[in-house]
Amino acid sequence: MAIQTVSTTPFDDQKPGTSGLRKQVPAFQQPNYLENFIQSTFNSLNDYKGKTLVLGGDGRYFNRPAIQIILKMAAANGVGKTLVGQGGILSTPAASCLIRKYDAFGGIILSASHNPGGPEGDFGVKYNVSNGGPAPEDVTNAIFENTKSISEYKIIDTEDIDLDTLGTAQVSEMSVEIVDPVADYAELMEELFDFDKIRQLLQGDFSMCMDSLHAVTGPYAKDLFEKTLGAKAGTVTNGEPLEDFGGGHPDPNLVYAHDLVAIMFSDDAPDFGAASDGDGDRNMILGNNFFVNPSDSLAIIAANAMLVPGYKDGLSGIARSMPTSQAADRVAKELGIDCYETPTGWKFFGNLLDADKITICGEESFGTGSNHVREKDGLWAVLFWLNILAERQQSVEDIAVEHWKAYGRNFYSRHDYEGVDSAKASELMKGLQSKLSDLPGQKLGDYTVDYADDFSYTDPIDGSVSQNQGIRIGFTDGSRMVFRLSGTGTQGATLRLYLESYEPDAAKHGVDPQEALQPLIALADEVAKIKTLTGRDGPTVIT
Ligand code: VG1
Ligand code: CO
Repeated sequence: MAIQTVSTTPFDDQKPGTSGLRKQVPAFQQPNYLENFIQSTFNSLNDYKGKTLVLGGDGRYFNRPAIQIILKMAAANGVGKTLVGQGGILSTPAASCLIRKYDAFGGIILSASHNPGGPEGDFGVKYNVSNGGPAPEDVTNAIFENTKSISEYKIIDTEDIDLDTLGTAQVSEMSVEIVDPVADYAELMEELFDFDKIRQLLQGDFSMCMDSLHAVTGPYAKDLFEKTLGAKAGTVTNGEPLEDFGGGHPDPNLVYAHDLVAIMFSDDAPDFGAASDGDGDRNMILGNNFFVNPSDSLAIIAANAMLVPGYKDGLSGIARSMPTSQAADRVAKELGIDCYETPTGWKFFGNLLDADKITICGEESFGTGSNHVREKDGLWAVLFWLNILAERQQSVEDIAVEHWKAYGRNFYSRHDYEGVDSAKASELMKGLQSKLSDLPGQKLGDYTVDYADDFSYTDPIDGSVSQNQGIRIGFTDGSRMVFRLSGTGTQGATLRLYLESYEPDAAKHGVDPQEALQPLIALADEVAKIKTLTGRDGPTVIT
């Protein structure tokens, strides 16, 4: 098995976004496209030779061929051992768990997360570092720099490896171990949560529906909920990972998880519903006819953490991404701990978690997690809610309503305008940027602008600075609107508008958030000219 050195020329579009490199499948199928990115990744790393790599993906179209290529390239580049999930399957949080548990130098996760899959769908590659978390910006920048000048890559010319049989094989000098994708992750979950209590809950008259959206969590959810925790067979729906996610959009929100939403908002809805995304790091939590906004979910998880064995000693701190609502800040204040505000993307939580500044963190985009791994973790959040429900013996809705009563309610919504013309989207953002310096002190409708800026973050641990992370306009009453362009889409641009206002009066907590936020929604359109510039009447997705 000889190492081949193949000449190649750079592609100019391999800059990783919010979470890895995402492109449509045909882009990844261009000769040398994947190879260039993988070689650039190895080129940018020091000190990995002879060490362990974790490799797997969410099972979408092109997962298997990509794994074969990466195995042969890893061997040619001197990796000592690669752990691969059986069938090429690893959820993002499970990959993070394996990297940490087996002291791997890093991991390659093949996923475009919540983006659709299939031959015309999206594919993606993420590189995670030795703490199990997404590569920070200095690493992704180094990879990108390498992609611009790459001239050759190394690969071993050999047969494909059998990905479906557990056990060890050899690619040249590198050993390949095909591992059970679920076992280590399930073991970690059992250390954190009170499985006996959850089992009692699930075996009683409590009813639950978990929609895996034909994405990666199917095998994990069936093992945990149905096999280990005794939930009824059929509790997990759409539990077979499919290469095209059954034609759906593996995004657990109110629009794309429509089947689950229909069940949970019906007359005989179950007590609890949940869904997860393509690669298993996101979660949506629903009660009987009730939606838990992800920002509230983070706050409720933090406020109830001491009911859960893994967190019974309390939290060191909490972090949320900048556009996430400030509900978690109120919990941190009450607990007397710090709350950090980071840019969008899980990579910004890594340093805070490693330094034990925070225990729990989350994003408004259906992502919650903790120091147990270095990725957001969909099924962890579902188990967390089940543990809270088992302890408190109340409905999901009652828990949320009591939370608002105690802390006040942060009305919150995100409006996504997907697939907008890129030039128009950047015109919109530039227009806003040009107004920022004049806005503070101005009256806009009934609001007075307190601050207006483009969010910049200085990492408190390593001092690195990340600029232009979203435009914020905050008002003197504490409400705010945030404008960002997505860094995960592959077609045109996606504009995200985030809206938040605070209501201390419990008598007003029952209002529909779209209604409560209506004045801000109208103002956002006026300030940013969204309808005029995008040519859209309204958002594609409202959360
Ligand atoms: C989106 C979310 C962000 C999340 C990222 C990756 O990014 O807003 O909060 O971290 O997706 O999640 P953007 O740039 O499109 O807004 V995942 O589940 O796609 O890995
Ligand atoms: Co995801």
